[in-house]
Amino acid sequence: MVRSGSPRVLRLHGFPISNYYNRIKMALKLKGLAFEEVRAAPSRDADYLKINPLGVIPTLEIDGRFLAETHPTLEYLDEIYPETTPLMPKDPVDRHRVRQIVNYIDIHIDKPIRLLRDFHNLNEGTSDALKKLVLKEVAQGVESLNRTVKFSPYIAGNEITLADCAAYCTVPWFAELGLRHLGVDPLAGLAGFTEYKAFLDQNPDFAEIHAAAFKSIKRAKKFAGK
Ligand SMILES: N[C@@H](CCC(=O)N[C@@H](CS)C(=O)NCC(=O)O)C(=O)O
Repeated sequence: MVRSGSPRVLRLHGFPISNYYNRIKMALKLKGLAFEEVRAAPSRDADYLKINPLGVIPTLEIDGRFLAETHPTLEYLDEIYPETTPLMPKDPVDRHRVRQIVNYIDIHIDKPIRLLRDFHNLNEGTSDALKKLVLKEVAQGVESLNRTVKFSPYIAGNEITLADCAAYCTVPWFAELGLRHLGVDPLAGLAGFTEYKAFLDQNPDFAEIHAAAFKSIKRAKKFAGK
């Protein structure tokens, strides 16, 4: 049962290298909710799998209850904090667009580019077959996004939504990762993204999240390659 009345205790488990961790952090900031950051790494330990069945980060703890999977977690936050800035629009058509954009980002951009990191061989680089596969998949994701996004001024329309958390925390990270392992930025074709990011960077909370992500990425051996 979700408690009402007294303030809930929120703890975000993970760390800023994760675009998903950063999405939840951005949403909590947007909602003006106080939270504690608890450093945690992805893990296959039985205890961690009990709170996050996929063994990934982030996990959001609310009053001792653990929530896994970022997008459902953000929708849950909207439901239990109706008095805070919403992350989903009211109109079902607009809500659908938000989920559609998140799907393109998660399935057709995040997932394939992530393969570069996971299958990148530190000594031999990235295989041509993998490069070809990733470039094809991501090009399709970019085209789909270009046909869907609004940037008016937010990605799904005139209100900020959880699709902005997804885009702002994912696209710059994966452009950098793609560039390192492919030699080209596979997301360069996202029309209007640079201007949109500069607009969101004006929010100091968002800019801080972005800076922390890049600091974390630069330090990561798996990311940096040889
Ligand atoms: N579907 C998950 C994806 C989370 C995810 O992929 N997290 C990454 C970090 S960004 C992770 O923990 N990967 C495991 C690893 O790198 O070993 C969500 O929505 O939260």
